[in-house]
Amino acid sequence: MKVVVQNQGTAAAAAPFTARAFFSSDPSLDPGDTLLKTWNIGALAPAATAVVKTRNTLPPAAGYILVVVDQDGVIDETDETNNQTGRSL
Ligand SMILES: [Ca+2]
Ligand SMILES: [Ca+2]
Repeated sequence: MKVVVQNQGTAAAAAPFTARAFFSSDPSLDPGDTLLKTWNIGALAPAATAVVKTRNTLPPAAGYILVVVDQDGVIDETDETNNQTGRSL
């Protein structure tokens, strides 16, 4: 799994913040979804990207990988609505 996090804002994101990947049976993130991986990401300048990777054994089921950035809300952002994405397996 490879995740690319881009700072789409005009201000630097102060470090550190997290990106988390979950396995979910549906496309929405819920408390029961399985945390697969947490990455800690350093400061990110405007337009800069961070690429993080992991090798995971995926659950033997159909579902979704959901990735959420700054789930703990440590970064003040101009857009808090673009921090989650997902892909079906
Ligand atoms: Ca879910
Ligand atoms: Ca954001």
